[in-house]
Amino acid sequence: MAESKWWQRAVVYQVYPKSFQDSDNDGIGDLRGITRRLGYIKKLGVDVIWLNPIYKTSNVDGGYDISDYKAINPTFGKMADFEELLTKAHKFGLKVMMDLVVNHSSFEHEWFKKSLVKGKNNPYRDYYIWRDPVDDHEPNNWGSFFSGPAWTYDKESNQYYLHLFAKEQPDLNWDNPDLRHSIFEMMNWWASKGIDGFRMDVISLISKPDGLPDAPKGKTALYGNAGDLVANGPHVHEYLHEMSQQVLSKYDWITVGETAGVTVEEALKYANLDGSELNMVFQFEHMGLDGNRDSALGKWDDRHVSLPKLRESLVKWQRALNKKAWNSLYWNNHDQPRVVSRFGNDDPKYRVLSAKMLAAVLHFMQGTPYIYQGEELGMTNAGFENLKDYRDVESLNAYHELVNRMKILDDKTMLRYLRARSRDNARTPMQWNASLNAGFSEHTPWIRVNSNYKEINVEAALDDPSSVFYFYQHLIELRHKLPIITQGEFELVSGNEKDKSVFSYTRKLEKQTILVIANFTANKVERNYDIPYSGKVLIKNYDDDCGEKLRPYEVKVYVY
Ligand code: ISL
Repeated sequence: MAESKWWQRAVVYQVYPKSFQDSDNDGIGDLRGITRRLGYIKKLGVDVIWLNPIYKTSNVDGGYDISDYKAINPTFGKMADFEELLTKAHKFGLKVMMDLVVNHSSFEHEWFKKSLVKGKNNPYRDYYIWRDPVDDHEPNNWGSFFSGPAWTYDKESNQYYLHLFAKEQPDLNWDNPDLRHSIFEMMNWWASKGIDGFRMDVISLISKPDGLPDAPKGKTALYGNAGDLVANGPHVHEYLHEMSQQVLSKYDWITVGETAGVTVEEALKYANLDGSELNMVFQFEHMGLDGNRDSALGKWDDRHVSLPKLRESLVKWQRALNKKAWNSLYWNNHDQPRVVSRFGNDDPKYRVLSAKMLAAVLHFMQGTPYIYQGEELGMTNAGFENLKDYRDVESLNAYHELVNRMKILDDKTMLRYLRARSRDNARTPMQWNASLNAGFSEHTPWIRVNSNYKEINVEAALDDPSSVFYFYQHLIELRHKLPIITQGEFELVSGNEKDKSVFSYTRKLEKQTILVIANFTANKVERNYDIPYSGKVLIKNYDDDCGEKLRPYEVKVYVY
């Protein structure tokens, strides 16, 4: 196999700045807070930090509504604080990947303010997607991903503008070469600061379908579901090739496209090993298995996905991209519930065991693993009981639409669904220690701290050699040491295809084999896969080894 690239051997740690560490005690995390904690991140052993947006923002969607791409959010600090963070991270040998949010800007961005003026001579009007009303209504039936219509009317100009997300996040018009030029210029500007790459927010949505046709609409839905129509649009690969020529090809960066609606076929283009577009993509298949994609409820539910469904999806991506493109590996991020609560078991009896099991299953696959802050502690869903504790625009809008407007869910059910799926589950402050506000801030935090912080926190984890933290540290060390983890061929163990409890796969490189066996249930099971159970144990989550017997959430990884 060809020599691997640095970003193929790397492990990424995702920091959600608003909730990581507050240094000035205003209840909101900030850049100096992150700088202060670099030693902790380094100790975990990762190679790259991905920072969620840190730019000036209208603060409607956790910073994904950027009002100045070249300015720092003042509540996070100043440009000098960012430069210090970058320099210190580099001293620690940590690279820094930034978030690039260019499917849309904030409505407070200069470009949008200028765009409000209608007229042929206004170059900024065409930076966004404006359309005339049709029969006094929206130009088409699209719904916003955050509830309500995807169009907002502007009285002054008697036109609508498109926003796939909140109305404060108008979509940029990538068909306009000047807009593309402005974005590439901005990216090169960040490059000159010495950053190490970009995670590209919903980059699969930048090229809208010709004519903006109506989208399919479920029987009970208020709006058409534009998801599939706008994903992987007609010019998206052309625009990414152009970005590659104008920007990416000049730097030895890590790039990952967040590609909602990506299929395997499309991923082979976005993340092709020929390097013509991006290094890798975040695909969403395994994140959508426990939702109600085709009903008005969308992601809102509290079902658990079955192991066969989850495995089928993960295995499909391992096989399909093999030798052609590159996978990213993730269980959760700032938009998803905590993995231990979702695919494991956050009951205190099983939390640590299942967090380790899930970690091992993910980290031995092929691809670049991403760890979301707190995942390395086995942090759990926040589980807020009251609506007033939620902050996320998606959650609050969905509550309003499903409970108040459509009346298809009652308050109690929706709160149950929020406890299972709200993005706020992942956005509670990082739990550093057992002191006030988990050591995150001396001020009341912008969002409540998870009530389990006295048991689950960094200080406790570092004091306990058998903590989830040290398990992750070990996984990362193994990946750095053993090329087979990056390069080995993935194979599902024969006979495992339909197993409802156990997930087992191998990785093979030359004469070496790694075997992963994981019990996804709280039951004891026994399996004989007709493969050598001998060999050296690379990592496991119980002290001893009972051969073919697997205890609740047991994982064992052998090398032979
Ligand atoms: O969060 C989701 C499901 O709950 C996704 O649909 C999410 O909106 C989608 O993956 C896009 O996410 C990204 O862009 C959004 C932003 O709100 C998310 O935080 C970001 O990760 C709009 O910029």
